[in-house]
Amino acid sequence: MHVDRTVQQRVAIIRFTSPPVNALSIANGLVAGLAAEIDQVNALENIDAIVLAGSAGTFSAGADIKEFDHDRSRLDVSRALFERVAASRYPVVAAIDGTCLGGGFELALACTWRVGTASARIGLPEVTLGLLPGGGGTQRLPRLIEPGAALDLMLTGTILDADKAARVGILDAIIAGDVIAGAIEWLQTSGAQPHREVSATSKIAAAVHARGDVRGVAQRAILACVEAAGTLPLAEGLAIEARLFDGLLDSPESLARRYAFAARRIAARPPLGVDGIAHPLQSVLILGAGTMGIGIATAMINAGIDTQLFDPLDGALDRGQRTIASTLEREVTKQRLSANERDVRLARLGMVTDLEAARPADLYIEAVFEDLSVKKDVFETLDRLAPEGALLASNTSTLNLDVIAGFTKRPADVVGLHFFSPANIMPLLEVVRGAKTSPATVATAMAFAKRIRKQGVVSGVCDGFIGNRMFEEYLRQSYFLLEEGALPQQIDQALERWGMAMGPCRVLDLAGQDIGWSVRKRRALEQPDRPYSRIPDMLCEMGRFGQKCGAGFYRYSNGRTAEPDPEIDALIVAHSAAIGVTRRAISEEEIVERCIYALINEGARILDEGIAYRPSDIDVVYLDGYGFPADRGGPMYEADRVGLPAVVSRMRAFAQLRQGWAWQPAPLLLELIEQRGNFSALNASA
Ligand code: T1G
Repeated sequence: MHVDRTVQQRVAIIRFTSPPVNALSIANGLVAGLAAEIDQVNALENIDAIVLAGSAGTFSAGADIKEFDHDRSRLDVSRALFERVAASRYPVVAAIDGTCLGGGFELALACTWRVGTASARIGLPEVTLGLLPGGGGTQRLPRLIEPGAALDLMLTGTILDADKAARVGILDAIIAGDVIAGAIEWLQTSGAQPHREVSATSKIAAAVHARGDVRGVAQRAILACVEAAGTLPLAEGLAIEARLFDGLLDSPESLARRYAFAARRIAARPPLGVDGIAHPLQSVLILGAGTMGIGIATAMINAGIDTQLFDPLDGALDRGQRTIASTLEREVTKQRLSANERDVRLARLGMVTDLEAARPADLYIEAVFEDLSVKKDVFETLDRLAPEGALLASNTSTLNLDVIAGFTKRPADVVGLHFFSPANIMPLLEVVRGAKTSPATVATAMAFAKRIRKQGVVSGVCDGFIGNRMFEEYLRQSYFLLEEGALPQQIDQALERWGMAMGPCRVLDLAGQDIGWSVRKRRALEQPDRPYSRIPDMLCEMGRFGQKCGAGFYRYSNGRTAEPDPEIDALIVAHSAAIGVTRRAISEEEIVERCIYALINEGARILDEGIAYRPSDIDVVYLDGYGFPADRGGPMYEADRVGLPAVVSRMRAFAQLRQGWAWQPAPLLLELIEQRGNFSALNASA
């Protein structure tokens, strides 16, 4: 941590640094150091203004999240700094490079003005942590810019680029070149006057009223703070904000979200003991212009990667090109992408019909049909064509990566990159480590995941890896519940009310019932003893493959809206009778417990087999790939919250409900109960 000061042309320049993101740490003395520096400069004469700047291309990522679990009162130290800046004898300009988030932005809001370079990224993401801007943001931002825009930023955690930040009035200027030199020049030439409160308090109150009610504990607290900003003097509003912020620190929602923040960063590192050295990947060649190949190609050009897309079938590449172009065009229409950036991204994409003539790449991603014979042809060809040291990746979601690696003479370079559809949107990327995948290949793949802004999680090889293997048990329970008395809409509603983004019946209608069908057929041959419900197969035998054909569990008369279908309800009731199951009323609580505990139980097996390295890795998979509620931290985090003994006890009770269906608690669950341990303790030891 370092705070230094220089003076140029009667301007005191205060620079602070606290790697890696200039978090406003109290523990390392940065906040106190900054406060002392402000006091010292205010005691100087012959000064006209102060420039406050971060370092290493970052202003500040905000308060140090890792410190929230210690002494709560210490955040008052940050608030005291912000008020010192606001009360400074000399005007203060925040000179912003890179990220300026949370408390970092609140430090800038306490300044008289804010200028930034084109790299500035500004926002108040506290709500994503189940918190609220607790350093004056709820009081100062609605007084600086349109209150409605201020509320949008605080309620969504949206981060603005420099251009947008200037447009809404957060940045007083965009600086070309060095941000400090530019700030000094701006001070001397702009003639800027201190901001008056843009929004009279009545406008703030009106913006809050217009917002109506919002979902979420933190969101409601933010509304209450902004309402105070519209009705009370600043000091009183700040006091209310501090009180409501402190009340959120121990909320279950914030604890879960802060857990997930740390879990994602831990998951993104190569596992302990896998100490390979990553090497940069500059170019990618994707094989297969199907839905996944097109999504992956879009993700690559969006991340600035030189990309080739290969498909031998006539029309496939044209369709791919059109789909990618229209996806980017939609971003331009929504003003989330400039036309120029769209063209830059499309220029990164090359279409290849002849693999032999393709430019060599650093990474090859196979996204062809899920059939082992097809994969065999592809990997034997790649083994012959790809330059030495290139990574050979399969996007397979169900096939055995070790068998695929065996089609090459370089299994150490073979890795699974399991993208989730739509691959250009979904953040999760399962990096599948085969038995012979080298540590360097794993490390390179994980570094690449971060580069393309994906959340990488390492998985070992098993049927379905981490996510889909657990999801299979979740679906199995939902189908049994249909046989025992529930209907599709009841199951989906129960789980969606609990927080899942989408219930299981709607998810499979959306993904395509035929995908699950082909997997079940394969598994029925491989694991004949695993009990399955016939219901989803019956849908497929009727050609009801889901939303894409207008009917699955639900009917989709307008192509999108899931409408309960009495024909399916009748089929389910008849099927129960046919298999001799007496239907019964099933509570929402049982639906949720049966499905969520199925995830937990299979997750415990996956941990026990070493497929996942940490319980928190499993949680990240479910938060970022399966719509698990962020306020609940993930299935393994939820298991600790409920208590492992309670989970097992309910599982045993459910096993009594259905003869011939043994739902055995995973051995690891029983071991942890015996040792009075939990998954959190396993995280600490991983
Ligand atoms: N506090 C502590 N550590 C942080 C941090 C933070 N705010 N932000 C990042 N890190 C660590 C992170 O754990 C990792 O370390 C390393 O930095 C690189 O992070 C009072 C109460 C800034 C966009 O929510 O969004 O201010 O785990 O891998 O992809 O009202 O980090 O590897 O050892 O994510 O380049 C509000 C959170 C805080 C911003 C950089 N601020 N951070 O992304 O790197 S609450 C935030 C981010 C607050 C005030 C309130 C991202 C990033 P390690 P990274 P990246």
